[in-house]
Amino acid sequence: MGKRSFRGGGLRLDYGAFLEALLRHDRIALICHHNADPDSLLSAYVLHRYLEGLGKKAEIFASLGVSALTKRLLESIAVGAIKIHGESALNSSFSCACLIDTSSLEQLSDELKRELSQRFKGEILIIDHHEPHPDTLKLVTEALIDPSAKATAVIIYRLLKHHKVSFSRDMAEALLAGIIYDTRRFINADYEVFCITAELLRLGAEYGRILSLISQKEIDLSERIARLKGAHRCRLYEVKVLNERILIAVSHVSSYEASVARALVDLGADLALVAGERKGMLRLCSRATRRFHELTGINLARDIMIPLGEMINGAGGGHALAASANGKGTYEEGLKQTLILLENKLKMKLREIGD
Ligand SMILES: [Mn+2]
Repeated sequence: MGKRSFRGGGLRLDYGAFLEALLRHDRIALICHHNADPDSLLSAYVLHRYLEGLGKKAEIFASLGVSALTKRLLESIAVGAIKIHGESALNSSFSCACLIDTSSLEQLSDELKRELSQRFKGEILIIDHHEPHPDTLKLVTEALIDPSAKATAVIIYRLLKHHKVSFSRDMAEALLAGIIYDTRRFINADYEVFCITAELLRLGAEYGRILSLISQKEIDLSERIARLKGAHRCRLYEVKVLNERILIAVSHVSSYEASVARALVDLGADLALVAGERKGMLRLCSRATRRFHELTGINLARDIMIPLGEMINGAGGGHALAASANGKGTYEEGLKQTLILLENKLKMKLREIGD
């Protein structure tokens, strides 16, 4: 079958065309991002259940396995044992690979990335709610990408609902877990999230049980140390937009960049930029408050991390208020580039706040 490309075609949410493309295949690889979170993996689980119910063979791939929380949720929700391929390669028997909650191949293991971008002969599809990455759009033939959806689980719900699929209790709970996790327990929710949640509860999902599984997350010692070191090393900048002072916290750690960025926002930053450098790999994470986004109009994925990914020989992606990029270089260079991009976007110089 000929590869159609989305280049220049714009994005459309055509659930009928998507399902038609998916169901043309009998062996489908469902691909989650590395260290898969509940939204990615449990969305894949629901698709897996649906496809197996139709007699298709679907298998889930998660580079470097899944997060501890995801594992706990899966064990509590899944019916039967679910095999998850960690490092194993896609074999040629798959005629379709569907990326789930994964906007860029950089979020996969090197092997899987090489396979999908160079060797894989089948069709590549994507279901995602991150800002679309141009390189990914060149590879896929059919896409359901909606950056306004609060979770990939929301898009999976719409897709199956559109086709009048009946949801079993475990499917409802899996989608609920994805939604609770990605909305940060309904902090980042909208009307649709509450409607879908009500419907999932009607279908038998146990809200209290799923919520407590997600809330049990204990922060391990190494993550707490990273947060405290990140706060200690933090440099502070400010910029005035529409007469409002915006605080920007910049730091570096060797791991848990995202957690540190979130913690710096909790401490009071409007924007946090945190770099991490290990084994020649550079990772930059950013988190912003809604206030930052409203005052500056900056979308962290589109305006900062996607262009930054290219500048550091890697890729970036994410959402308006939470985005990251992976590439090469030192953390000093990475942060410098990020601040330059930010200043260009703001059309203003940042002022460092001294001690
Ligand atoms: Mn997600």
